[in-house]
Amino acid sequence: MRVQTLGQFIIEKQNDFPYAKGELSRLLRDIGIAAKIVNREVSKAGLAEILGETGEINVQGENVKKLDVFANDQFIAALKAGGEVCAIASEENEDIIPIDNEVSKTAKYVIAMDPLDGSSNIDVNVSVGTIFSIYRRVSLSGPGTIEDFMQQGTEQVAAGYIIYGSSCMLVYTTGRGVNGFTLDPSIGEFCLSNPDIKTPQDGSMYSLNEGNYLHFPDGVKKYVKYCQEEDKATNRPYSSRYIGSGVADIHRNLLKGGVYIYPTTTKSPNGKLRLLYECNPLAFIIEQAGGKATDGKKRIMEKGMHELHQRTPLFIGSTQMVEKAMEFMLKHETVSS
Ligand code: AHM
Ligand code: MG
Repeated sequence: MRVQTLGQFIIEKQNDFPYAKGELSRLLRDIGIAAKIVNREVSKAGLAEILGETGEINVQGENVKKLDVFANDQFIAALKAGGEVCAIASEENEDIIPIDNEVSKTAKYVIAMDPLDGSSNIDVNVSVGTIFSIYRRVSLSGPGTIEDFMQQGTEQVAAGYIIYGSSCMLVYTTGRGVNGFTLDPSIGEFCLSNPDIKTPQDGSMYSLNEGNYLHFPDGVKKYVKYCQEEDKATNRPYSSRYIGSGVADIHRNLLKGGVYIYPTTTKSPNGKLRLLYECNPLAFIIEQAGGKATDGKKRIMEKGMHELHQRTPLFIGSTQMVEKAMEFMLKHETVSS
């Protein structure tokens, strides 16, 4: 079989975009380069001094690990140098980063990212990831503005994630299916390993933080019990699989079939995950692979954007499993304490 690198694949697909003059291709290539650098550091996290916490608190009030900072810096540097985006939004930065340099003046895109998702797992050798989401700017010229990011998920032109796991993979969509690339460290290239990924319509894995059970809405409590019931016809009980690294959990479910849920809880009444750079890009990928992503009621990609770090509950994965969980949500609308 012919090995196709990410670079070759992107160039071949470029003609799929009647309006694009290669900018999106170059942007995806820049992301691929930053991903390789971050992967290099993640894979030696146990060796380097870089391991551990900086002691700073990020805008979400969480401890920032050094690798979060490193990944954030790498992606920002690569994106600024690439000149294809006029603004960046990151989980690690309270405000957007407008780009005001010569090369970015004519940039058509903005990018939102979670530079290192699942970062509480860095110290224990568990997979972490980067999530990104690309929009066409709505502002007319100059550095990008906050309005460029206040677009619904349906307006995304591309989205993807990188998973730094037992191997490093980059999975992305431009709205024409989902393709996965695995980094071959011997040649330093991402090679097409999972063309046209389709997720199973049904599955037998459910992923959620069951430690929060008492604080779940009744619908989720009842759905968890449903997953645990014995029923040969539907292959229940399902397996519970929760790594605590959203990218890794959702990637596994994408390939094997399953549902990932981060609902509202009494502690986090709006859910935990962020709409702009976690839920929308993951939803775009899952939908493109034939799955479904909602907030328990409504399609994630049709939710209105009001603020940069807005949170939302997330129900994502195999269509039949997401729909089943939503049925329980509808039946048991009350929130327990
Ligand atoms: P992060 O971006 O701060 O790492 O948070 C997102 C992560 C997801 O990757 C993961 O599924 C979830 O938060 C884990 O949260 P919890 O520890 O509450 O289960
Ligand atoms: Mg994160």
